[in-house]
Amino acid sequence: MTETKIYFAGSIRAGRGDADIYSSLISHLKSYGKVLTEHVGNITNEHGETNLTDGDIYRRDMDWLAESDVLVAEVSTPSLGVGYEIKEAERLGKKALCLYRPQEGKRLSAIISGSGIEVRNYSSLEEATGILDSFFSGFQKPVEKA
Ligand code: 6IA
Repeated sequence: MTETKIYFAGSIRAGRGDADIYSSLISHLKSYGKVLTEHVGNITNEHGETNLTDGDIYRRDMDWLAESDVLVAEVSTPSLGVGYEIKEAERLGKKALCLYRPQEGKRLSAIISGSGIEVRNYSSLEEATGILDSFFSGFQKPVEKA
């Protein structure tokens, strides 16, 4: 079986307050396949993002999304880019899961929670990784990494 390709989406320009959560989720997702968007957890890594124009970033991300099997989006920090990616994944018929951490005084956009896309609330990293485990167990087993 070919390795599952996972597109992880999380806020970049809309705010990096949840960046540590993104990195932890990405580490966990690696046990289920290849994460095409590791830079979302760490935008200062070797990907050299700053050399890319916004058009380059858009085209590369849309190509990765088209190539991916699954979209996992962390939607606690509202992001236009993440919302766009969720809609594109839906249009392409990808498997999709949104993870949301409820916070006092905030509510998830009705356009996401009302869309029919699977949205799961979590309050701890442990809970979020458990949600990922049950989501992926619906269609695959963890991949043993060398
Ligand atoms: O609107 P946002 O910037 O929050 O959108 C975030 C989403 O769009 C992420 O899920 C990414 O997949 C995608 N995205 C947005 N900007 C970039 C980007 N910028 N690089 C890669 N993917 C992006 C370059 C980073 C720069 C700050 C060095």
